Amino acid sequence: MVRAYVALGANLGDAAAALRQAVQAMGQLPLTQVRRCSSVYKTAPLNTDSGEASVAPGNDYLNAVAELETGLAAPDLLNHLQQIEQQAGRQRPYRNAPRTLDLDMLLYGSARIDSERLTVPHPRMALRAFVLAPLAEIAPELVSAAQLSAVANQAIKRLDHLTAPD
Ligand code: PH2
Ligand code: MG
Ligand code: MG
Repeated sequence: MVRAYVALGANLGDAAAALRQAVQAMGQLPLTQVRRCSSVYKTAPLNTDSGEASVAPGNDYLNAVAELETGLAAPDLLNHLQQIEQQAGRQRPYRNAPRTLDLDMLLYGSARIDSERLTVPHPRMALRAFVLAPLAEIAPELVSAAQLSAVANQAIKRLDHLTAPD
């Protein structure tokens, strides 16, 4: 079994419901349990494509991070995450388009993966308060104080807790 961390995000439609349903759906994947979920954070849309973070146009997001324990291989987990995105009505009209649900694999155990489909650890996670703050909440050993302070200028607001399914 491998401990994997998944970032959840949505800024189109009922984002809170999409995040809750995604946690349920991940808990029902084969060989997989949801161990922990962070709070939900309301976050300003950010563009990190240039390697630096800047505020982007568009609606605020809801973001969270979930910890999974999984026996799925990383490519299989990715397939399942993409299937859950599809079930939530995800469309990809252009890069960084508003989305009903985005599920990004942040970490897959200590694996380093650099394939055409998947890069783990997620290459932009260190630029994003909307990833580091919820990750630090459920796995403080994985995020340093220096990493958190580097993104402390980004506007995020902690809301309710997402609950892991039974
Ligand atoms: N996801 C992006 C781009 N920008 N900004 C916020 N606040 N939250 C996101 O989840 C997000 C983003 C690309 O996936
Ligand atoms: Mg993403
Ligand atoms: Mg994605």
